[in-house]
This record gives sequence, C-alpha cells and structure tokens, in this order.
Amino acid sequence: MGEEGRKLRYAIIGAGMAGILAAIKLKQRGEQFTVFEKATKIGGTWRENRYPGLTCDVPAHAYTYSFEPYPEWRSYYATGAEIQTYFEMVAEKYGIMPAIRFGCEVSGLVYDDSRATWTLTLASDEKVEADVVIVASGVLHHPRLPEIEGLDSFAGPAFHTARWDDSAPIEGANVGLIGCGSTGVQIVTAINKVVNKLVHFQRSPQWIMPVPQFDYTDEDRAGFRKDPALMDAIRYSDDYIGAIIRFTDAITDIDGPKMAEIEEICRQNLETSVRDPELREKLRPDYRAACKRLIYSWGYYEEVQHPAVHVETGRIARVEPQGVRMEDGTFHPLDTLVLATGFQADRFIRPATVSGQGGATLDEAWKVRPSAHYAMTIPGFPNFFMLNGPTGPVGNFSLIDIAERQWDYIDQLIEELRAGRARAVVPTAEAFADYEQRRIDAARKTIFASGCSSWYLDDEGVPASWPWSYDAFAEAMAKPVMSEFEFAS
Ligand code: NA7
Repeated sequence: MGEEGRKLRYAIIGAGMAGILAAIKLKQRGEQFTVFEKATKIGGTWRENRYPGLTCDVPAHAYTYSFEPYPEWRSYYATGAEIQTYFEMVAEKYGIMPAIRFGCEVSGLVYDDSRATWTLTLASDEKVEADVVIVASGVLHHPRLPEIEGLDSFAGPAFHTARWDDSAPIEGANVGLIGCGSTGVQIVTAINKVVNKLVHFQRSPQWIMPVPQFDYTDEDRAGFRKDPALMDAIRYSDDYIGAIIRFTDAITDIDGPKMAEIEEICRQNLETSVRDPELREKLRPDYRAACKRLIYSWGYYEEVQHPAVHVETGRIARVEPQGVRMEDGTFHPLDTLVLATGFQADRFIRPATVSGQGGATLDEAWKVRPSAHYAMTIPGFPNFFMLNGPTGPVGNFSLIDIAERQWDYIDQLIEELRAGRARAVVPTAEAFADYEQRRIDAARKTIFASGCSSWYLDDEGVPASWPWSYDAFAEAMAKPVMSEFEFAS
C-alpha cells in the first residue's frame, strides 16, 4: 500500500517483453495495474517483425525470463515466431492478459504535481489516471524509411521489414533488398534459395561475427524439462556470459587485446568464407568491427555467394515503377522491394506527448538527445520509469537481462511510494547531469564512436549506449543510490 488509504495505480505502456515483465512483477506483488497496448496482440518486436529468417541473436536460453526457463526452444538461437509463442505462453501462465487493454494507444501523458498523478490520454480521447507510469514501449520500434526518389512509384509491393507483406512475390521472383544490418543479413540467408534473383543493395558492408547455430533434439528438450539446471548452464555459460563480458570489455577498451581478437575473428571470417576476391572486397568494411552493431551470423557469407544473389554496391539513383536505377545507369528489374533500413532509434515513447513538472515536455528535455538517469528516470518527470530507455546497453547484451535488472532497480524506488514514505520520486538534475556527462565522456571512447555511421549515434555523434562493462551495469542496477533522487511527500 502507498500512503494510508491510497493504493498505487500503475500504467504500463506496451505489452512487449519489458511490459510483460513489469506486469508479472506487479501482479506478484498484488498491485493494481493496467497495460496499455496499441496493437491487438502482445509481443512487441516479436509481434511486429515476421520477416523470413527472423532470429534473435542472443542464445534462446539467455533470451528467456530468468524466472521462466523454457525447455521447448528448438535451436540454440530461436526464431522470432518461437519467441512470440514463448511470450504468449508466459503472459497466459502468469495471468496478466486480463490486465491488458488492447487497441489502446497512449497519445499523451500529463503530470499533476499537486496530486502526484499522471493523466494518460488514449488515442480514443479517454482519460485514465495513474500514480506510476512504466514506459515499456520499445527501442527499435518506429521503422526508418529511406529517402529515395521515386520510392512511391514502385509498381510492385515495397515494404519495410517490420511490415512484412505475406502476399508479396518472393518465390521465383526478382527481389530487391535495401540494407544489410542484422535484418537484411538474416533475410538474405532465408530467401536466397527460393528467389529467382536477389539484388542486395549494400550502402556499407558489415563485419560478421561467426556463431554456431544448431537444433536441440527431442532428447535435449526432454533433458531440459527433467533438469532445468541444464538450461541455466547454457544461460550462464562462458559461451554466453563469458562472451558478453569479453565483448563489453572490448568495446570499452578499443585498443586492448579483446577488441583485437574480435576484429581478427571477423577478418578471418571474411577472408576464409568468401571465395571470390571481388565479392570479398565488396563485403569488406572500411571501419572497425563492432563500430556498427556487430552482426552475428552462421550463414551469411555462405548464402550471399549463392548464384541468385547479386551484391550491388553502387549508389541508388531512384526507384522506378519496374525496379531500381543506379547512378551509373544500371537498372535492376524487380517484382518486390524490401526495405531493411532499420529504425528511428531515438523515438522511444514518442509520438506520445509527455508533460512533466511545471508543464515541461519530454521533447524539450530531450532536445539535445534522448537521455535518462541510468536509462530509466528523468529529472522533472516523477514516478515515470523507462525499461530499455535511452542510453541503456541495448545492443550490448540480452534485452531481457537488461530489463530484469532495470526492474529490480525501479522496484526499489517504487517501494518508497508503496511504503508510504513518499508520494513522488524523481532524479535530481545534478545527479543526472553528473551521470550523463560521465556517460558521454565514456561513450565517446567506445568502439561505437570509432568512425562509422550507425543507429547508436545521436545527432552529435555520441553513442546512445551504456559505455561501461557488464559487471558495472549489474552493480549499478543492484541498488539505486537514493541520494540521487528527490522524494516528495
Ligand atoms: P540497421 O542495423 O539500422 O541497418 C539498416 C541498413 O539499412 C544499413 O545497412 C543501412 O546502411 C541501410 N540503409 C538505410 N537507409 C538506406 C538508404 N537510404 N539507402 C541504402 N541503404 C540504406 O537495421 P536492422 O533492421 O538491420 O537492425 C536493427 C537492429 O535490430 C540490429 O542492430 C539488432 O539490434 C536488431 P548504412 O549502414 O547506414 O550505410
């Protein structure tokens, strides 16, 4: 209970991985909450992305809630469809479905300082009050469409990968694929053998970290069911935890031996996997490995050498009704055009408008860059908590692990409200400014700032990421420093 007679009302925005987590944790505490989900199904990223080859690049047993291991994973890296099934199963099992309001987009949030209350406006204009807002609206959520002349004039289906068009011709068709981040790479490996021709438009090549993929057998799954410790052994193995510790050490010590090792593995992968020297040079990046988000793949280099795939490295001049015209005049006739061009990684809860203490808006607070104290709380926005908010370790390690640790931190702040010791909690401007300056200084020294373009970089070229180690993150999340917050009673 909050202060006497006042039971806290929680609004969770988004029913993806992080929103489901928050809902489960609050339900287990016997709290009263509503999840607002704009779509008609749970799942977030895994609901929206259904493109061929969609696979999570965190091992399945690590991309699983720690409290709900899943013996049924079919392979070491799980497909998107399986992950969606997992979240649907978990949401049912923990009984949170009745608390989710589907088709409810939150379009605005206004904080009333005198009552320490948020008023949410839904797209339907309905108003709902909450004492605590948990923002779990995702990071890579708003598709980024390329600005290419004539894109609208294409006669066939042209769509972003997060809006996959099942009716679009792929089998036996001439397909154009723009973009070679993780998404584009996964699509190449999934459709190269069924298309007539796949033109992969590559503006910048990517470094590829080779990883193993293998199926679990029925026997493996029976073993996992019988002995859940076997799943933990994978989750906490050196293959996974050891690798992310080495990775985060490397990206923060870019001239150290661990970074050199990553670069050498990627370089060797390119040298030994791509047989045609001309193609090999096309695929060779001119920036350091892990500067753009490193791509983990078990098949790309092999599959991109399939005769149906043509890697086009020229500049696109325009899209025409029947295909894509290059600046050198080359024309690629296409039936389908797939835009694997990534996401607007700086949007977060926006376009919803958020107005905090004194009417200050989130757009104003984020004028320079989206930022939050340890990626979760924002000065001027009390009782407003973000899971996987700006400048967290998204891309560095499992988002589920991140969200669970962030929840533990947030929950300790909310406990002050539940226990009735405060009505509102907000980070102080000084604590945040100090944290953010340290973060920016460290981020500028990470591999992400070593000279490439990527969705990590904000408008000033500062990586919007956690610039320290995995252990430092675990330690920071274990306990909030209470003196960094103002508690209003
Ligand atoms: P990414 O990683 O942002 O990749 C987008 C790709 O699209 C990248 O290759 C871009 O080239 C390319 N792109 C973007 N705009 C254009 C235009 N106008 N012309 C040509 N090429 C373009 O998005 P993903 O969806 O692959 O992955 C996002 C994350 O999801 C990933 O990091 C994982 O965390 C999961 P560029 O490199 O900018 O030259």
